[in-house]
Amino acid sequence: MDSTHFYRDTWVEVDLDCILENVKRMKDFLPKEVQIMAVVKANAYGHGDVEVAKTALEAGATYLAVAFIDEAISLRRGGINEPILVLGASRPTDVKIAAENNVSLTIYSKDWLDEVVENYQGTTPLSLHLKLDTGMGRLGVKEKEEVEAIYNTIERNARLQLEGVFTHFATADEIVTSYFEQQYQNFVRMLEWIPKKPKMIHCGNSATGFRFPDKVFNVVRLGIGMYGMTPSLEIKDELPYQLEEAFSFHSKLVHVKQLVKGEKVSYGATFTADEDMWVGTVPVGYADGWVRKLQDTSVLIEGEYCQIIGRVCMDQFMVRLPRKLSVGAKVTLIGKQKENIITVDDVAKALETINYEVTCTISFRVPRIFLRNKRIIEVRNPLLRH
Ligand code: PMH
Repeated sequence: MDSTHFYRDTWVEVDLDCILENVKRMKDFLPKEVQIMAVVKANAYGHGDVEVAKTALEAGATYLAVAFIDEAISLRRGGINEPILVLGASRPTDVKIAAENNVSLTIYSKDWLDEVVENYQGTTPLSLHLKLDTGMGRLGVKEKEEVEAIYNTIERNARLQLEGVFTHFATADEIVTSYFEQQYQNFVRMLEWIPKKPKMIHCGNSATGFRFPDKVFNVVRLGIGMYGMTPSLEIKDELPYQLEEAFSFHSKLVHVKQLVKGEKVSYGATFTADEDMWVGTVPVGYADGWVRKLQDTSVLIEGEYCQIIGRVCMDQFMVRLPRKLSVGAKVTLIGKQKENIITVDDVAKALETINYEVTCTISFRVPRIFLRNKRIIEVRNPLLRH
Protein backbone atom coordinates (compact mmCIF):
# COMPACT_ATOMS: atom_id res chain seq x y z
CA MET A 1 0.00 0.00 0.00
CA ASP A 2 1.55 3.31 -1.07
CA SER A 3 0.72 6.63 -2.60
CA THR A 4 -0.14 5.06 -5.95
CA HIS A 5 -3.16 3.35 -4.36
CA PHE A 6 -6.48 4.67 -3.21
CA TYR A 7 -9.45 3.00 -1.66
CA ARG A 8 -12.21 5.45 -2.37
CA ASP A 9 -14.02 5.95 -5.65
CA THR A 10 -13.27 9.65 -5.94
CA TRP A 11 -10.47 11.07 -8.02
CA VAL A 12 -9.20 13.99 -10.10
CA GLU A 13 -7.99 13.21 -13.59
CA VAL A 14 -5.25 15.41 -15.00
CA ASP A 15 -4.79 14.98 -18.73
CA LEU A 16 -1.10 15.75 -19.19
CA ASP A 17 -1.52 15.79 -22.98
CA CYS A 18 -3.59 18.95 -22.49
CA ILE A 19 -0.80 20.54 -20.44
CA LEU A 20 1.70 19.55 -23.13
CA GLU A 21 -0.45 21.05 -25.89
CA ASN A 22 -1.18 24.27 -24.01
CA VAL A 23 2.51 24.93 -23.36
CA LYS A 24 3.48 24.10 -26.95
CA ARG A 25 0.78 26.38 -28.32
CA MET A 26 1.97 29.28 -26.16
CA LYS A 27 5.56 28.63 -27.19
CA ASP A 28 4.61 28.62 -30.88
CA PHE A 29 2.56 31.76 -30.41
CA LEU A 30 5.29 33.82 -28.68
CA PRO A 31 8.30 35.38 -30.41
CA LYS A 32 11.17 32.87 -30.66
CA GLU A 33 13.43 34.42 -28.04
CA VAL A 34 10.77 34.31 -25.30
CA GLN A 35 11.17 31.55 -22.72
CA ILE A 36 8.35 29.95 -20.78
CA MET A 37 8.46 29.80 -17.00
CA ALA A 38 5.78 27.30 -15.96
CA VAL A 39 3.95 28.48 -12.82
CA VAL A 40 3.36 25.35 -10.73
CA LYS A 41 2.71 26.88 -7.32
CA ALA A 42 -0.12 25.59 -5.12
CA ASN A 43 0.47 22.02 -6.32
CA ALA A 44 0.24 23.26 -9.90
CA TYR A 45 -3.08 25.01 -9.24
CA GLY A 46 -4.32 21.77 -7.67
CA HIS A 47 -3.27 19.57 -10.60
CA GLY A 48 -0.07 17.98 -9.22
CA ASP A 49 3.24 19.85 -9.07
CA VAL A 50 5.87 17.32 -10.17
CA GLU A 51 3.82 15.78 -12.97
CA VAL A 52 2.78 19.13 -14.44
CA ALA A 53 6.30 20.52 -14.10
CA LYS A 54 7.83 17.57 -15.93
CA THR A 55 5.25 17.83 -18.70
CA ALA A 56 5.75 21.59 -19.08
CA LEU A 57 9.51 21.06 -19.35
CA GLU A 58 8.97 18.36 -21.94
CA ALA A 59 6.83 20.81 -23.92
CA GLY A 60 9.62 23.38 -23.98
CA ALA A 61 9.30 25.39 -20.77
CA THR A 62 12.78 26.17 -19.43
CA TYR A 63 12.04 27.46 -15.95
CA LEU A 64 9.56 26.75 -13.13
CA ALA A 65 7.97 29.11 -10.63
CA VAL A 66 6.46 28.46 -7.20
CA ALA A 67 5.29 30.65 -4.33
CA PHE A 68 7.35 29.24 -1.44
CA ILE A 69 10.61 27.38 -0.82
CA ASP A 70 8.74 24.27 0.38
CA GLU A 71 7.11 24.02 -3.04
CA ALA A 72 10.52 24.27 -4.72
CA ILE A 73 11.89 21.50 -2.49
CA SER A 74 8.89 19.35 -3.36
CA LEU A 75 9.87 19.65 -7.03
CA ARG A 76 13.51 18.84 -6.28
CA ARG A 77 12.42 15.76 -4.31
CA GLY A 78 10.34 14.81 -7.32
CA GLY A 79 13.56 14.61 -9.33
CA ILE A 80 13.39 17.95 -11.13
CA ASN A 81 16.75 19.65 -11.72
CA GLU A 82 15.73 22.57 -13.91
CA PRO A 83 15.80 26.14 -12.57
CA ILE A 84 13.08 27.20 -10.14
CA LEU A 85 12.12 30.69 -8.97
CA VAL A 86 10.31 31.33 -5.69
CA LEU A 87 7.97 34.22 -6.52
CA GLY A 88 6.84 34.90 -2.96
CA ALA A 89 8.61 36.10 0.17
CA SER A 90 11.13 33.74 1.75
CA ARG A 91 12.63 34.07 5.22
CA PRO A 92 16.19 35.46 5.02
CA THR A 93 17.19 32.67 7.41
CA ASP A 94 16.11 30.06 4.83
CA VAL A 95 18.32 31.34 2.05
CA LYS A 96 20.91 28.64 2.66
CA ILE A 97 18.41 25.88 1.98
CA ALA A 98 17.38 27.65 -1.23
CA ALA A 99 20.99 27.95 -2.39
CA GLU A 100 21.71 24.31 -1.56
CA ASN A 101 18.71 23.29 -3.64
CA ASN A 102 19.72 25.60 -6.48
CA VAL A 103 16.52 27.59 -6.10
CA SER A 104 16.31 31.27 -7.08
CA LEU A 105 14.66 33.73 -4.74
CA THR A 106 12.81 37.00 -5.10
CA ILE A 107 14.24 40.23 -3.68
CA TYR A 108 11.36 42.43 -2.68
CA SER A 109 13.02 45.00 -0.41
CA LYS A 110 16.43 46.32 0.58
CA ASP A 111 15.80 45.29 4.19
CA TRP A 112 15.24 41.72 3.06
CA LEU A 113 18.47 41.72 1.08
CA ASP A 114 20.43 43.18 4.00
CA GLU A 115 19.18 40.39 6.24
CA VAL A 116 20.15 37.85 3.59
CA VAL A 117 23.68 39.26 3.42
CA GLU A 118 23.88 39.09 7.21
CA ASN A 119 22.53 35.54 7.43
CA TYR A 120 23.92 33.78 4.43
CA GLN A 121 27.30 32.25 5.20
CA GLY A 122 27.24 29.64 2.44
CA THR A 123 29.64 29.58 -0.48
CA THR A 124 27.16 28.55 -3.19
CA PRO A 125 26.15 31.66 -5.13
CA LEU A 126 22.58 32.69 -4.53
CA SER A 127 20.51 33.40 -7.64
CA LEU A 128 18.08 36.29 -7.26
CA HIS A 129 15.30 38.01 -9.21
CA LEU A 130 14.41 41.57 -8.27
CA LYS A 131 10.69 42.25 -8.02
CA LEU A 132 9.55 45.74 -8.97
CA ASP A 133 6.15 46.91 -7.84
CA THR A 134 4.71 48.77 -10.84
CA GLY A 135 1.17 48.97 -9.48
CA MET A 136 0.12 45.60 -8.07
CA GLY A 137 0.86 46.84 -4.54
CA ARG A 138 1.83 43.38 -3.38
CA LEU A 139 5.55 42.48 -3.26
CA GLY A 140 8.28 44.59 -4.73
CA VAL A 141 10.36 47.72 -4.71
CA LYS A 142 8.97 51.05 -5.91
CA GLU A 143 11.63 53.66 -5.22
CA LYS A 144 14.68 54.43 -7.37
CA GLU A 145 16.98 54.83 -4.36
CA GLU A 146 16.01 51.41 -3.03
CA VAL A 147 16.55 49.74 -6.41
CA GLU A 148 19.98 51.37 -6.70
CA ALA A 149 20.95 50.35 -3.17
CA ILE A 150 19.91 46.75 -3.92
CA TYR A 151 21.86 46.81 -7.17
CA ASN A 152 24.99 48.11 -5.44
CA THR A 153 24.77 45.52 -2.66
CA ILE A 154 24.61 42.75 -5.26
CA GLU A 155 27.51 44.23 -7.25
CA ARG A 156 29.66 44.25 -4.11
CA ASN A 157 28.83 40.71 -3.07
CA ALA A 158 30.16 37.91 -5.26
CA ARG A 159 27.85 35.36 -3.66
CA LEU A 160 24.77 37.24 -4.87
CA GLN A 161 23.82 36.97 -8.51
CA LEU A 162 21.09 38.98 -10.13
CA GLU A 163 19.60 36.61 -12.68
CA GLY A 164 16.36 38.47 -13.32
CA VAL A 165 14.13 41.46 -12.79
CA PHE A 166 10.36 41.26 -12.93
CA THR A 167 6.98 42.72 -12.16
CA HIS A 168 3.37 41.52 -12.13
CA PHE A 169 0.29 43.06 -13.73
CA ALA A 170 -2.98 43.56 -11.87
CA THR A 171 -5.29 43.87 -14.89
CA ALA A 172 -3.73 42.04 -17.84
CA ASP A 173 -6.94 39.99 -18.10
CA GLU A 174 -9.29 42.98 -18.37
CA ILE A 175 -10.72 44.40 -21.59
CA VAL A 176 -9.83 47.96 -20.60
CA THR A 177 -6.06 48.18 -20.92
CA SER A 178 -5.27 51.61 -19.47
CA TYR A 179 -4.00 50.37 -16.09
CA PHE A 180 -2.04 47.60 -17.78
CA GLU A 181 -0.38 50.19 -20.07
CA GLN A 182 0.44 52.36 -17.07
CA GLN A 183 2.10 49.44 -15.26
CA TYR A 184 3.98 48.47 -18.41
CA GLN A 185 5.31 52.03 -18.81
CA ASN A 186 6.31 52.06 -15.14
CA PHE A 187 8.25 48.84 -15.68
CA VAL A 188 10.04 50.22 -18.75
CA ARG A 189 10.96 53.37 -16.81
CA MET A 190 12.08 51.48 -13.69
CA LEU A 191 14.27 49.10 -15.71
CA GLU A 192 16.38 52.15 -16.58
CA TRP A 193 17.43 52.31 -12.92
CA ILE A 194 19.37 49.06 -13.36
CA PRO A 195 22.68 49.80 -15.13
CA LYS A 196 23.57 46.27 -16.21
CA LYS A 197 20.43 44.32 -17.12
CA PRO A 198 20.18 40.76 -15.84
CA LYS A 199 19.58 38.04 -18.40
CA MET A 200 15.91 37.47 -17.59
CA ILE A 201 13.37 40.29 -17.72
CA HIS A 202 9.76 39.24 -17.16
CA CYS A 203 6.36 40.76 -16.54
CA GLY A 204 3.87 38.54 -18.33
CA ASN A 205 1.35 36.13 -16.88
CA SER A 206 -0.86 34.05 -19.21
CA ALA A 207 -3.15 36.96 -20.09
CA THR A 208 -0.17 39.14 -21.05
CA GLY A 209 1.27 36.35 -23.18
CA PHE A 210 -2.06 35.86 -24.95
CA ARG A 211 -2.82 39.51 -25.56
CA PHE A 212 0.46 41.42 -25.62
CA PRO A 213 3.13 38.98 -26.85
CA ASP A 214 5.37 41.90 -27.84
CA LYS A 215 5.33 43.30 -24.28
CA VAL A 216 6.68 40.33 -22.32
CA PHE A 217 10.44 40.99 -22.66
CA ASN A 218 12.09 37.54 -22.70
CA VAL A 219 10.03 35.32 -20.35
CA VAL A 220 6.32 34.56 -19.86
CA ARG A 221 5.26 33.18 -16.48
CA LEU A 222 2.58 30.82 -17.72
CA GLY A 223 0.03 29.66 -15.17
CA ILE A 224 -3.68 29.39 -15.88
CA GLY A 225 -3.24 29.08 -19.67
CA MET A 226 -1.03 26.03 -19.21
CA TYR A 227 -3.89 24.30 -17.39
CA GLY A 228 -6.20 25.13 -20.29
CA MET A 229 -8.32 27.73 -18.55
CA THR A 230 -8.98 31.33 -19.50
CA PRO A 231 -7.46 34.05 -17.28
CA SER A 232 -10.88 35.74 -17.18
CA LEU A 233 -14.26 35.35 -18.81
CA GLU A 234 -14.08 38.80 -20.35
CA ILE A 235 -11.09 37.93 -22.56
CA LYS A 236 -12.21 34.37 -23.33
CA ASP A 237 -13.30 35.34 -26.84
CA GLU A 238 -10.03 37.00 -27.73
CA LEU A 239 -7.67 34.14 -26.89
CA PRO A 240 -5.29 33.50 -29.82
CA TYR A 241 -5.64 29.70 -29.80
CA GLN A 242 -7.81 27.00 -28.29
CA LEU A 243 -7.13 25.87 -24.74
CA GLU A 244 -7.45 22.28 -23.56
CA GLU A 245 -8.80 21.99 -20.01
CA ALA A 246 -6.69 19.36 -18.24
CA PHE A 247 -8.64 18.96 -14.98
CA SER A 248 -11.66 16.74 -14.39
CA PHE A 249 -13.19 15.46 -11.17
CA HIS A 250 -15.09 12.19 -10.73
CA SER A 251 -16.69 9.87 -8.22
CA LYS A 252 -19.18 7.01 -8.16
CA LEU A 253 -22.60 6.47 -6.59
CA VAL A 254 -22.14 4.49 -3.38
CA HIS A 255 -25.79 4.20 -2.39
CA VAL A 256 -29.09 4.45 -4.28
CA LYS A 257 -32.50 4.45 -2.66
CA GLN A 258 -36.07 5.53 -3.14
CA LEU A 259 -37.59 8.31 -1.08
CA VAL A 260 -41.28 8.49 -0.45
CA LYS A 261 -42.92 11.90 -0.93
CA GLY A 262 -42.31 13.96 2.24
CA GLU A 263 -39.07 12.26 3.30
CA LYS A 264 -36.05 14.46 4.03
CA VAL A 265 -32.42 14.62 2.97
CA SER A 266 -29.21 15.70 4.80
CA TYR A 267 -28.34 17.96 7.76
CA GLY A 268 -31.05 20.35 8.80
CA ALA A 269 -33.57 18.18 6.93
CA THR A 270 -33.94 21.12 4.56
CA PHE A 271 -34.82 19.05 1.47
CA THR A 272 -38.18 17.33 1.32
CA ALA A 273 -39.07 14.91 -1.47
CA ASP A 274 -41.90 16.55 -3.43
CA GLU A 275 -42.81 13.18 -4.94
CA ASP A 276 -41.58 9.61 -4.71
CA MET A 277 -38.06 9.86 -6.11
CA TRP A 278 -34.67 8.16 -6.47
CA VAL A 279 -31.73 9.59 -4.59
CA GLY A 280 -28.03 8.75 -4.86
CA THR A 281 -25.22 9.30 -2.37
CA VAL A 282 -21.88 10.58 -3.70
CA PRO A 283 -18.80 10.20 -1.44
CA VAL A 284 -17.51 13.76 -1.93
CA GLY A 285 -17.95 16.62 0.51
CA TYR A 286 -16.73 19.99 1.62
CA ALA A 287 -13.55 18.47 3.03
CA ASP A 288 -12.68 17.64 -0.58
CA GLY A 289 -13.29 21.25 -1.62
CA TRP A 290 -16.83 20.55 -2.85
CA VAL A 291 -18.17 23.30 -0.66
CA ARG A 292 -21.64 23.72 0.81
CA LYS A 293 -22.45 26.55 -1.58
CA LEU A 294 -22.60 23.95 -4.39
CA GLN A 295 -25.94 22.69 -3.07
CA ASP A 296 -28.53 22.80 -5.91
CA THR A 297 -25.88 22.74 -8.67
CA SER A 298 -25.58 19.66 -10.87
CA VAL A 299 -23.25 16.76 -11.53
CA LEU A 300 -23.29 14.40 -14.51
CA ILE A 301 -24.41 10.77 -14.23
CA GLU A 302 -24.97 8.63 -17.32
CA GLY A 303 -24.51 11.84 -19.28
CA GLU A 304 -27.44 13.59 -17.56
CA TYR A 305 -27.40 16.56 -15.22
CA CYS A 306 -28.45 15.55 -11.68
CA GLN A 307 -29.12 18.13 -8.97
CA ILE A 308 -27.36 18.13 -5.60
CA ILE A 309 -30.14 18.08 -3.00
CA GLY A 310 -29.93 18.99 0.68
CA ARG A 311 -26.80 20.23 2.38
CA VAL A 312 -23.36 19.13 1.23
CA CYS A 313 -21.76 17.20 4.14
CA MET A 314 -18.08 16.88 5.00
CA ASP A 315 -17.56 13.69 3.00
CA GLN A 316 -20.79 13.10 1.06
CA PHE A 317 -23.64 14.74 -0.79
CA MET A 318 -26.89 13.48 -2.27
CA VAL A 319 -28.27 13.86 -5.78
CA ARG A 320 -31.72 13.56 -7.29
CA LEU A 321 -31.63 10.73 -9.82
CA PRO A 322 -33.79 10.67 -12.96
CA ARG A 323 -34.59 6.98 -12.33
CA LYS A 324 -33.17 4.04 -10.43
CA LEU A 325 -29.45 4.00 -11.25
CA SER A 326 -26.86 1.45 -10.20
CA VAL A 327 -24.46 1.77 -7.32
CA GLY A 328 -21.08 2.34 -8.97
CA ALA A 329 -22.42 4.64 -11.70
CA LYS A 330 -19.79 7.24 -12.55
CA VAL A 331 -20.47 10.74 -11.25
CA THR A 332 -18.64 13.61 -12.98
CA LEU A 333 -18.39 16.79 -10.96
CA ILE A 334 -16.11 18.57 -13.43
CA GLY A 335 -15.63 17.26 -16.96
CA LYS A 336 -17.50 15.54 -19.79
CA GLN A 337 -20.02 12.74 -19.93
CA LYS A 338 -21.53 11.86 -23.31
CA GLU A 339 -22.38 15.20 -24.95
CA ASN A 340 -22.66 17.18 -21.73
CA ILE A 341 -19.94 19.02 -19.84
CA ILE A 342 -19.37 20.84 -16.55
CA THR A 343 -16.36 23.12 -16.89
CA VAL A 344 -14.23 24.61 -14.12
CA ASP A 345 -15.72 27.96 -15.15
CA ASP A 346 -19.24 26.59 -14.59
CA VAL A 347 -18.32 25.66 -11.01
CA ALA A 348 -16.56 29.02 -10.54
CA LYS A 349 -19.71 30.81 -11.66
CA ALA A 350 -21.85 28.92 -9.16
CA LEU A 351 -19.38 29.81 -6.43
CA GLU A 352 -19.10 33.45 -7.56
CA THR A 353 -15.36 33.03 -7.89
CA ILE A 354 -12.69 32.41 -10.52
CA ASN A 355 -11.52 29.16 -12.14
CA TYR A 356 -8.11 29.45 -10.39
CA GLU A 357 -9.75 29.08 -6.99
CA VAL A 358 -11.80 26.02 -7.96
CA THR A 359 -8.94 23.71 -8.96
CA CYS A 360 -6.75 24.99 -6.11
CA THR A 361 -9.38 24.13 -3.53
CA ILE A 362 -10.05 20.53 -4.54
CA SER A 363 -8.21 19.22 -1.52
CA PHE A 364 -5.21 16.93 -1.09
CA ARG A 365 -7.64 14.22 0.07
CA VAL A 366 -8.68 13.63 -3.52
CA PRO A 367 -6.15 11.42 -5.34
CA ARG A 368 -4.80 12.74 -8.64
CA ILE A 369 -4.62 10.38 -11.62
CA PHE A 370 -2.35 11.43 -14.49
CA LEU A 371 -3.13 10.50 -18.08
CA ARG A 372 -1.03 10.39 -21.24
CA ASN A 373 -2.56 9.14 -24.48
CA LYS A 374 -5.78 8.58 -22.50
CA ARG A 375 -4.00 6.03 -20.31
CA ILE A 376 -3.10 6.23 -16.63
CA ILE A 377 0.63 6.76 -16.20
CA GLU A 378 0.68 7.71 -12.53
CA VAL A 379 -1.47 8.01 -9.42
CA ARG A 380 -0.79 10.30 -6.46
CA ASN A 381 -2.61 9.92 -3.16
CA PRO A 382 -0.86 12.12 -0.57
CA LEU A 383 -2.81 10.41 2.23
CA LEU A 384 -0.79 7.23 1.74
CA ARG A 385 2.60 8.84 1.20
CA HIS A 386 4.11 7.75 4.53
N1 PMH B 1 3.45 35.42 -11.88
C1 PMH B 1 3.06 35.72 -10.64
C2 PMH B 1 3.94 36.57 -9.78
C3 PMH B 1 1.85 35.23 -10.16
O1 PMH B 1 1.47 35.54 -8.91
C4 PMH B 1 1.04 34.42 -11.01
C5 PMH B 1 -0.29 33.88 -10.57
C6 PMH B 1 1.49 34.13 -12.29
C7 PMH B 1 2.71 34.67 -12.70
C8 PMH B 1 0.72 33.29 -13.25
O2 PMH B 1 -0.45 33.92 -13.62
P1 PMH B 1 -1.54 33.21 -14.55
O3 PMH B 1 -1.97 32.00 -13.83
O4 PMH B 1 -2.63 34.23 -14.67
O5 PMH B 1 -0.84 32.89 -15.83
N2 PMH B 1 -0.72 34.27 -9.32
C9 PMH B 1 -1.97 34.28 -8.89
C10 PMH B 1 -2.32 34.75 -7.63
O6 PMH B 1 -1.44 35.21 -6.77
N3 PMH B 1 -3.60 34.68 -7.44
O7 PMH B 1 -4.14 34.17 -8.53
C11 PMH B 1 -3.15 33.91 -9.45
